[in-house]
Amino acid sequence: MLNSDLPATEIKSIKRHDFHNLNKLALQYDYIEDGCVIIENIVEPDFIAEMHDRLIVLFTEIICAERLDFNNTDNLDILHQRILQISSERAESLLGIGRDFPAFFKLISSPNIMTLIQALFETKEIQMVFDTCAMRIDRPYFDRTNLDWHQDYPYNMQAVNTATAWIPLLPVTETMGSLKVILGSNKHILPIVYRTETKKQHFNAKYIEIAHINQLRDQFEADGVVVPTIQPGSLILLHALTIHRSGQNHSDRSRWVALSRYSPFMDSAVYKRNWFTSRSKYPDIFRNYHPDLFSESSE
Ligand SMILES: O=C(O)CCC(=O)C(=O)O
Repeated sequence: MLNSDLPATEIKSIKRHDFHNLNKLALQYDYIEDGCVIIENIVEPDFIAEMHDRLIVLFTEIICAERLDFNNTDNLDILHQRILQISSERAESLLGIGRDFPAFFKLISSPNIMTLIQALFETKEIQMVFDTCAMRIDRPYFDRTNLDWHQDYPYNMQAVNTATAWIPLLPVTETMGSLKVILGSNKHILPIVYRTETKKQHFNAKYIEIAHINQLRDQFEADGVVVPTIQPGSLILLHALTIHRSGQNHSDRSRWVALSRYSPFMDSAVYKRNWFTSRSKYPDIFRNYHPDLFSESSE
């Protein structure tokens, strides 16, 4: 079959870079052109293990505090599931607190990741707005944490070329709700609808929607590529304007992924506004800088 006979989704694939043989110019080119790259052999195992162990110990302590049984061999999924049986509210609150561990800070600022980011942006002055980072736990068949098609930029309001690092603690296969991304979609800021009432629900991240998403969805689905299986040690770099969405987790395991954002401190737009960024303090500042692309809904 000729390439031109293939549907667009089969022709495009996400480029891979090996951290140990990094070609900086090729990385910069693919990042800007495609808006999504896979970096292999980058995350040192100790940093992942430490984050993983902290979660295991915390979950075990919660189970002990509730005077329930567990086995020393229980994995993260089993422990989290156990907490869910005690209290769904408690299990849900854990979706938001993993990033509060010092081990999370260490992982997202570990030496190889910082070397990569500094090479990508050609500077050592990197802004990481901690409030924009997350330790995601995406449970099987649980839609609440899934994000519809979006760009990260309006959520975070760091530089427009901010890189999200998507760092799995455990393997993420395609049935576990891999991301779907539109390669090369990182060229424009899309208009958004900001949902004021939804934002008031503490854990609900669905408060920003691409305007007219229902008219665009079919095209996005046709243009998107599903990120292939990613093993711990690799990460995905995603440009802040790349249109992407969460996948549905149809497996029997949760998806454990650390996310962090990196941008050059001296980005001219962010510098001009004295590093005024978004998330919990100023979640809707997109309206100040892109009033023509902002609308509000009372939902
Ligand atoms: O991991 C996911 O499903 C989506 C994560 C994401 O888009 C984000 O937090 O920016």
